[in-house]
Amino acid sequence: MESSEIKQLFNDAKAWVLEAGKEMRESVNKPYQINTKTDHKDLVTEVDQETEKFFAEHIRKKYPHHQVLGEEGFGDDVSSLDGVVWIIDPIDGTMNFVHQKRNFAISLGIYVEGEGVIGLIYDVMSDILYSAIKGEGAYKNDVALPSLQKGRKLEDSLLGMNNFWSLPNRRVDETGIHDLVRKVRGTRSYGSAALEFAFVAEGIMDAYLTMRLSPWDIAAGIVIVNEVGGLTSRVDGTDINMLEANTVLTCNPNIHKEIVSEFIREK
Ligand code: 2AM
Ligand code: CA
Ligand code: CA
Ligand code: CA
Repeated sequence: MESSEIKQLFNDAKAWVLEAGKEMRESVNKPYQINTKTDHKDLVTEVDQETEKFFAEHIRKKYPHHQVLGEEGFGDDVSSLDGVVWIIDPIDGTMNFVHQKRNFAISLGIYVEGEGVIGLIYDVMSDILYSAIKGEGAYKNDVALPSLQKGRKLEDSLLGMNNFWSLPNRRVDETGIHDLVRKVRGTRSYGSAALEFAFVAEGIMDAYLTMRLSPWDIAAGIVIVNEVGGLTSRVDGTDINMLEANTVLTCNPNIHKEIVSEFIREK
């Protein structure tokens, strides 16, 4: 794809994200319907659904040949990454949207022939847009993010994760994770995977480790983290498959190998 076409896609995606975010800042304090999905912790609101519809409609009108992969089901039944695929999480951190009225994001990644080309993560209430175009660096609003600082050791690192890692787990031996938590300087848990990716890209967190995320949670974040020299893989170090759920480790390249080889013990 020509770089002028990519720039046009980026400008459209950015304009729609900012417009959807503006609506969302108004919706957050109004009454809205809240439903649960798989269990009482898995929330979806009318705002999630309306926002995804907004994106699907705009994309279909302007780019009818593109595919849309969205969390709430208003996109297409995507079974391949051929062509251009918009991967959208209308609200990442719905629980934060409902309970905290902040700390949630719109996450939008655009993949071309399977390759992440555009990433946008919008921290809606703070009005901060993290963005990247492949090969052109990553930005926090209009400020370029520097490449990740070289040389920070694991013991000086801040690790994003959630408490599920401390529970018995059928995939990964949690005792390795306990050793990792003991080793690092501190842990954080923000409740929005997209924002945690953005924080790794910004260098204010050094790694983010998560058990099971869907493509829309990570599509944008991977592009942004790549642009500052970060690495993203499954927790065993293998490649992410953007068509299915994955375990995820995104981090400063200095500590990737050490986390995977010394602390992740697959069952
Ligand atoms: P969501 O808000 O879009 O559902 C919370 O720790 C993070 O995990 C959020 O990014 C959240 O995205 C994601 N997540 C993925 N699957 C989830 C689930 N079944 N229940 C709650 N959060 C989930
Ligand atoms: Ca959800
Ligand atoms: Ca999500
Ligand atoms: Ca969501």
